[in-house]
Amino acid sequence: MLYENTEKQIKHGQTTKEPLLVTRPDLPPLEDFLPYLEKIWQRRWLTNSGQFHQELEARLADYLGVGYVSLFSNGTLALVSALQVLRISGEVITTPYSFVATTHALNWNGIQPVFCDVDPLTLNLDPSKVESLITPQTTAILPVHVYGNPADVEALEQLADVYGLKIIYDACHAFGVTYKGQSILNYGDLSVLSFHATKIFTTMEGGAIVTNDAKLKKRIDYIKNFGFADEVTVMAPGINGKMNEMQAALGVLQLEHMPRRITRRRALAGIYAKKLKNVHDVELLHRPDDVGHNWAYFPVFIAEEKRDIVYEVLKQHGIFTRRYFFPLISHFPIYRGLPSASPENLPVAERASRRVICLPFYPSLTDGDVEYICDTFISVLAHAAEPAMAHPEWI
Ligand code: T4K
Repeated sequence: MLYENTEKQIKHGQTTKEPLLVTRPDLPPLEDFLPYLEKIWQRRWLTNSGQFHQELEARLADYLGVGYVSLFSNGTLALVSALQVLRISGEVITTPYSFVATTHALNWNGIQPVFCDVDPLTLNLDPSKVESLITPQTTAILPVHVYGNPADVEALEQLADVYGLKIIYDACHAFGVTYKGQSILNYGDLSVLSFHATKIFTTMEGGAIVTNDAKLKKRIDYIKNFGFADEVTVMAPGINGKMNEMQAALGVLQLEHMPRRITRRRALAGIYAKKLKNVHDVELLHRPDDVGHNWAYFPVFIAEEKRDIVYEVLKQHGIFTRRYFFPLISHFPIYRGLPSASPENLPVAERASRRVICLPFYPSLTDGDVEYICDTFISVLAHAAEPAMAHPEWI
């Protein structure tokens, strides 16, 4: 049976059936949040490093196993600010296989993005291709731990050491990920997190910069509060990047639920993997053994000529996937004129972007939902080459 609801109807609560979206925010029971709201009302302290803000920074540092966390109102502002904190300028080498905010953060700082191709296995920045892109103007590398899979931190940091470059990791997908037994956020000069509604740990909107350097933590906190060090001293050209108390309170509550949610994600990933791993023409994301995964996304890779048909036809069955990351950032009009944006320089990223499809993946899915998604996906994929499937009435 074809599915009647569009995503727009779902957004406005006009659905007749529960849709299967690429993700749904994990929220605690509403009644559990009410006491937190009462506290905010009583205190009348709404933002500017309130009590929940301080509590969440401390709890996150502990939970994640990192030195310091500085909360922001979203991940994009945290990225923009991280570049300011380290005074990055000139050119920065980055990946086109990410959400557009990664490169926008460079643009907002007047920095020239230099796109580098990705590794075919992890889809993260390929260190063997970084070196030839370094010029006298290069000041930093901005890799992404895409889908929560760690970038090749050792090789990248060796390069950064040799050439005197900073590394800021866009770790917006990597909340809670460990590598060789320790937090992936401990690598590089700074790491940036996102707590957007679509992320595994969400404060509705939100983000953070992570560092192990107490001096840097201070500078980050100045920068996110207009540069103020005290009532009369402005230390840097700061911005308003502060997380408010409602977001922070939600974060404190959300943390309690994380272990259970990750366990559920792992179980769902197991069902997906079992159903899809031997399906002809379906490639799953490589998940290295030395990584403690957070199971943030479930991307699969299929034949280029079938991908968009499958994406459209699945909608008719109530399955709303996403093509993260298509188009590549290097294809957007603002960036495609850059010399490094040329598709010939980025063959691996180009191919992945044309093949990827992220399947619905969130803890409130039932085992039956995942079975249904897999069965529908396999059947749609098997028929995707048939001319009728590409017919406009079908899709
Ligand atoms: N770096 C990386 C690597 C990132 O992935 C991101 C964000 C950033 C930086 C920037 O961090 P933030 O400034 O956002 O904190 C989404 C998100 O908007 C974006 O945050 C995220 N990456 C990106 C990967 O995905 P869209 O355009 O796909 O979102 P949208 O609104 O279409 O939602 C996707 C699905 O989630 C829909 O099917 C519905 C569902 N959904 C969404 C929202 C907002 C809900 O069920 N409830 C909701 O409240 O970009």
